[in-house]
Amino acid sequence: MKNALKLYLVTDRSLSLGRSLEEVVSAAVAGGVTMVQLREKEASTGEFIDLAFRIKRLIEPTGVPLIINDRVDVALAVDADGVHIGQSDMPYALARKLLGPDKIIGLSVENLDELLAANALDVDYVGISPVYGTPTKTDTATPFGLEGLREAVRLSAHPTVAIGGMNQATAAAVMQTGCDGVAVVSAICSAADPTFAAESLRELVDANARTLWSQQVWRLSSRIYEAILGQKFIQELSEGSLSMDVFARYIAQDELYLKNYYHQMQQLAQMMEDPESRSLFLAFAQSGMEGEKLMHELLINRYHINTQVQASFVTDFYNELILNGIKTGVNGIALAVVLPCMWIYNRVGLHILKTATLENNPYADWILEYGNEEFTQGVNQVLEMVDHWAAGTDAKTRELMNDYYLKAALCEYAFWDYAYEGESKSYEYIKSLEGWVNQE
Ligand code: TZP
Ligand code: MG
Repeated sequence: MKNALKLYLVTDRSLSLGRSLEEVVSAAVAGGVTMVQLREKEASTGEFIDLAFRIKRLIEPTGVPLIINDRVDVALAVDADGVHIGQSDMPYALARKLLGPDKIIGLSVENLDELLAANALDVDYVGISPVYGTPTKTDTATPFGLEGLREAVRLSAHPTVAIGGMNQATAAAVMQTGCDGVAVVSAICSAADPTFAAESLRELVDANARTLWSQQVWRLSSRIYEAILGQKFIQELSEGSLSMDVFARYIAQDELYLKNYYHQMQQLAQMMEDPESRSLFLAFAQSGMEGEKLMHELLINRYHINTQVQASFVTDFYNELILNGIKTGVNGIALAVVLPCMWIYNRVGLHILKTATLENNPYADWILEYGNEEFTQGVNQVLEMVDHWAAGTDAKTRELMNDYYLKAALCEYAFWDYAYEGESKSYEYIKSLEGWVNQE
């Protein structure tokens, strides 16, 4: 799928300078377009089917897939390779039912909530729409922008294609966010020479394509993340119904965990050669720690939580893991092992914030600590740092980074599991990642 998304032509007859669709499409395919979507907003059903048959005959020999915009009936009628649907078109599940498991179904997402919701569907790709505002389609949602796109790509469980304002000037930076391709209307349909336009865009796409480490590891760990969101601890905390005993058990362990974590973050900062990253990292770590400390103190005092407890098996195991990661002396590994404690907390915080009842929720201060904008930005900066680091290292180190990240992510799950279940359960499962990791 990913390869087909590289340079995705979306047609618009009104922008084709009076040329026939056949002419534009065959010129564009000759220039290196990897997929074609027939998008007809005005055509009658008969006309749409007729056009689709003609384009299908034209591109079938090249192996470039043909996708129909919106109209599942048209796709079925001409046996196209798939459909592309928007949020208000036929619901995904119905489209899949009608088209069967083998057809391509792409879905447009217009914000992060829709993107996260799409993660639960088995769509073949998502269109991030729009990245920039564009005269081609004016009824669009607020543009993602480059940073929004980067975040979306990172969190998507599916291959991603960027749409809206994709052209010679934007394609390089867009591809560097790690998305799988660009979907283009005017930069090809309205080009004086669509073959040349496609060729030069394709060159830019190929030269700037990259897979970010964070994106890869997020996909690998999505099963753990989903399991965390499903934990009773998280659900009850967000409703405010979590028992105080459970919360107290969590805070007491977290106090023990954080004592080590803060120390380890300082060590990690000292490992960084580049002064700019070091001060950025230190500033983020320090503000995070201070905020967390204050929030802990507030809750410990307010609810009279006893923190004089023994470290649990999970807490010890997790600390040991982080210690080992840092002891490798390899920046990328050290960053990877401390990352779940920031990234997963932030994602869980943002998730809870969307659904939580904050009013009269005894845990509101906890929720607000991790779901806030400042923390989110800091986490994103650390992610960029890790990605930059990972890009410059070898495959073997990246593998180790994956392994440390995934083990730490599983520890996050187990940490909340322990808080909820206490000593009555065995937590030996944290010793192996078996059954927890998605294969791509
Ligand atoms: N969906 C979101 S933006 C858009 C569509 C169909 C149009 C993109 O057109 P262009 O000319 O490539 O900016
Ligand atoms: Mg639509």
